[in-house]
Amino acid sequence: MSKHTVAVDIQQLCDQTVVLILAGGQGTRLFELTESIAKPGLDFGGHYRIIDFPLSNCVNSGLKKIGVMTQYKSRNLVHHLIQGWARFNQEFGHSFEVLPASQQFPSDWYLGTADALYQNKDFIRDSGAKYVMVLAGDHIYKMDYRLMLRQHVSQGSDLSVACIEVPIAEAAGQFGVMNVDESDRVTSFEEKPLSPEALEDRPGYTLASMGNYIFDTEFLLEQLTTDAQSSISEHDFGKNIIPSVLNNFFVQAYRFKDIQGAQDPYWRDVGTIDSYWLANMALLDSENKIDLYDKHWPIWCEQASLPPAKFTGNNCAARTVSDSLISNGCIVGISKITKSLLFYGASVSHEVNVEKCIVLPNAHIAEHCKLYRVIVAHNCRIPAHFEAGFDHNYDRERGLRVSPHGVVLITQSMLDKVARSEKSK
Ligand code: ADQ
Ligand code: ADP
Repeated sequence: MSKHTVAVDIQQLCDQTVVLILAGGQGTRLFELTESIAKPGLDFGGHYRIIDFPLSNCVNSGLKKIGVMTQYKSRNLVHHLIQGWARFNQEFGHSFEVLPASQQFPSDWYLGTADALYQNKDFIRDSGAKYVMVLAGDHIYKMDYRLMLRQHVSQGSDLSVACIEVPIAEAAGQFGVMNVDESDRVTSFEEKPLSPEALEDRPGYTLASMGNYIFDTEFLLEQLTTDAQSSISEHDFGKNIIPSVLNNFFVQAYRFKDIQGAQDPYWRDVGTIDSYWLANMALLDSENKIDLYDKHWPIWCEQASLPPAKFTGNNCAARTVSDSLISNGCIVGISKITKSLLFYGASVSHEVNVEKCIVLPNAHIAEHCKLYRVIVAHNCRIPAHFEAGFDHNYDRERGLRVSPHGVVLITQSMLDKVARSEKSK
């Protein structure tokens, strides 16, 4: 049972809330894709960055005080945040700040997600907020955070944890999972168990944490201070804070509903090459699981001033572009592009066949190439007559990266190696 239920004025609650977005994750399972940028800064969907999704959810939800905590490989991410998001301060009366590690305690990086908040406790206090919303910066989804805030306040929770039902195979070892009672009060929580428990009413599924939390401010600061003094804590929300407060405080699960009203709401952690590829492909899907064209819930992003996409060549009958997303600044010759995304500034020469591919910003594919289920890294220049994605053993032998589900990642340094070894033959 909830402690009490009160009527709430939602805009007032938003004004009383400060949002802190965790954007420091390394993203090691994305390999070369996150070689020089933190996962939340990774390009997604033609011209967005992953972090534009939670940030847009904040703006669309009417949340105006936002801090983004950055750490690893943050130069490019910070540039994006300042260029693309600081403008909300002037235009929409937001208060948006980038909070890099090592500002408060010069000798320490953020030791974990809870420590990232602890090191920003002055920012939290200075905001004067009654509630703190903590969001992961690296998921693709559309969520109205007001619904979670309303539940948190109306039920008088100390802590609310956003959750979603996911197949056990996807959750195992990846997500925090919880058990709840009949009123969705959290009764147990385990961080990334290898064999999560199945839901009673939905076999094969488990209740996973989305890594999004709402705390009452004073409650959070008390917990962070206690946690900071512990020598055994890893200073992590999932591993330490949530399990430590479960028994003595009111911890409530919030069941995520996506704004498109889907029965199984769309939320993806794009932590691996496979999941990154799949989430991009979902944008091309006729099911429209995540609609970028919905004016009621836009995904905001920095729009570089680029020229429109251009399709060159006279023999138009020989060109097909189908189920694809072609961004600004792209130039496409007489080629065949199927179920693919060309990110901004990418170019494809003539007689190229590209299917189910992701071509990242400013990459170039020269003539007569054939690519199937390939991710071409940004700035990469694929030489003429190059083929990849058809023979994975050959792809691996040449030093391309092949994911467990057979997506091939190509970067410029891999191509340089291929060129060197061909020269020496
Ligand atoms: P993970 O995503 O594995 O699990 P973590 O690596 O702590 O947890 O990352 C959470 C968020 O914090 C990410 O947005 C990441 O970029 C950021 N982050 C990580 N370390 C940081 C640091 N030192 N400084 C700043 N930001 C940092 C979490 C929860 C699980 C939950 C999943 C959902 O712990 O319980 O199921 O998210 O994906
Ligand atoms: P093909 O065209 O070779 O049949 P698809 O790209 O249509 O392959 O994929 C078939 C199915 O395999 C997808 O619907 C998906 O469920 C699964 N799958 C494909 N690629 C991946 C991936 N990268 N990660 C996880 N599952 C994948």
